[in-house]
Amino acid sequence: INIGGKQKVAAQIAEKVKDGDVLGIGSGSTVYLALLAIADRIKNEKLNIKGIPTSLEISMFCSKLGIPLTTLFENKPDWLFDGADEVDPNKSLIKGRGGAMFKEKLLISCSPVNYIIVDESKIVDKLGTNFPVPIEIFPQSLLYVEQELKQLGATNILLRPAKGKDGPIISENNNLILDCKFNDIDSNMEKNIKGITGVIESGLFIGYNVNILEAENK
Ligand code: DER
Repeated sequence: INIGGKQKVAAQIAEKVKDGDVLGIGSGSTVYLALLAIADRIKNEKLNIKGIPTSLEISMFCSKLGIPLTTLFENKPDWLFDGADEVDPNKSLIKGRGGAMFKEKLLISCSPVNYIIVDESKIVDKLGTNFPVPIEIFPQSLLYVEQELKQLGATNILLRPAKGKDGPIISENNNLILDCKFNDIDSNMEKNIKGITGVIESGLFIGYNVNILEAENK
């Protein structure tokens, strides 16, 4: 992992923070690095900011760092930063390795400015090159959704297994996650997947308002 490059892009995010900001905070290891840098600035400059987290682990990490939290009930994000698993030339994304794509997509949709922080390992010519598409589904819809995903061209569907317990991952929304391989992901794929009854959200982000910040590999 190119930590050096990730640290640089994390520092770039921390530099963007202004006193009074409400930040949408994505999930994943690159975001962790940005939060460490932001926590330093809060301490040194007595910045007054609030974060809206997209996962339990991010909430816990922010609390540990002394970054105050808020919710979408009380605040709208001024801007957001998040990672990604893949970025294609049209700035479409695959996200969801961390299983938080429902709240990540909600926050990105609510935020006027979104920075996606990646290193060069995430840049692909074609979505689906290195990562499956994560899809969060209502548990009892499993067999129906699998059948519909195959109609959409899914060639391999894996029910994401839990680690440290038997059975599948249970998301924070009490749902299951399918990791789906598609050979061809066209611009309608996100909508088509979302249109299947039982699908809560997918990790496909096609045509969202995102700015890609790529760490150089130095
Ligand atoms: O799960 C997610 O969507 C994360 O943002 C992930 O895609 C990036 O995680 P990383 O920064 O640990 O690679």
